[in-house]
Amino acid sequence: MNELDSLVESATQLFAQSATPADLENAKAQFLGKSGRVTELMKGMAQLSVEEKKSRGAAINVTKQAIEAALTARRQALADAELQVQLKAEALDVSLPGRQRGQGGLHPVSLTLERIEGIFGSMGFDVAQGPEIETDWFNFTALNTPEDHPARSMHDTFYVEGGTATAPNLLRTHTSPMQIRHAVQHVKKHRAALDAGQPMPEIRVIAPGRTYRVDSDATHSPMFHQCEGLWIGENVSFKDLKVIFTDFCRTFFESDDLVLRFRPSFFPFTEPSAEIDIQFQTGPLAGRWLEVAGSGQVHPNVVRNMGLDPEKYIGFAFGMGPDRLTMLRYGVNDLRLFFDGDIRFLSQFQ
Ligand code: 2NM
Repeated sequence: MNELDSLVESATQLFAQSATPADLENAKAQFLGKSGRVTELMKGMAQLSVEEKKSRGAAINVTKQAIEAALTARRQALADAELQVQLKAEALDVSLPGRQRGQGGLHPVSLTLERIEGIFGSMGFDVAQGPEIETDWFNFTALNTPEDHPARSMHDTFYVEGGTATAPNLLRTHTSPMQIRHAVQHVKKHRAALDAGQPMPEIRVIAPGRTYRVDSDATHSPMFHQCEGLWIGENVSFKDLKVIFTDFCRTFFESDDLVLRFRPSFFPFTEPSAEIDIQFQTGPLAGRWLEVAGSGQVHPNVVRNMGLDPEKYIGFAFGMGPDRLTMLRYGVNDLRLFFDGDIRFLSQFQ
């Protein structure tokens, strides 16, 4: 191999070893730059004769073109490689399924409220909804709750601006105030008939919604849900409560293998009062008594505050916790999971 061919070969080799465009430009300078080896060869022709210059010049030119061709090829190869790396990094798999918009759904407690409303609706109950900020009257006084009852303490109730100095407004601690509001409206609507001694259609209503108490642990949340029920008429008894509530529980839990127990208790707004416990005969919760509601015959003072004569009108009321019912139905052991807003938990109920 002659001197010129080996020059082309060493240039080609050096270009091949250049891993980056900057390396390559350095390598180019060694051959084609101002003091590069091809330029040196040109300078070396000075002493040659005209004839020799012609043939030597042509040969050097061929060499130079070969080196330039090698350089161009290597530049292209480096550019191609760089493009491949970039394409790989930005690769899209067009065969993947599209990203869909996340699908929303009802909160598990909302699902429970819908079930409760559906079941009581089928038994002829209205659904009443109303203010979460209540007056002292509707939340406590109308419900026969004495001034010194512990539920009225700053410790238990969130008082807010508004109302009077002695009876500030508050976040309702139960939905019973809505029962009173509903009953008062109902009585107002039928006032003329009542005054004429005609019968009033029965009051049959449930009041579901948010309620608030100063309380926070694994089984208590400062905001929780309640659903209270009320049935008032001329001849409504505890027996009706037992029938209604047994039917409700069996439908709600989709189980006829379920028994109820009415355990004597106390509430200011009912007399007599009872806790309602249920017991599954089969399944994971079988054998344990589970408290699901409070209940009782509506206190005569409360009936009077509805605008009715307690000598003539009588009935029952009950209150239950949809949050707890949801925990029982789905086997959830920490109430706070419902209100943390963690989509991994909530999406399991869709
Ligand atoms: C309960 C337990 C017992 C109740 C009473 C009333 C009203 F409006 F008639 F006075 N509504 N809800 C009641 C009775 C609520 O919750 C544990």
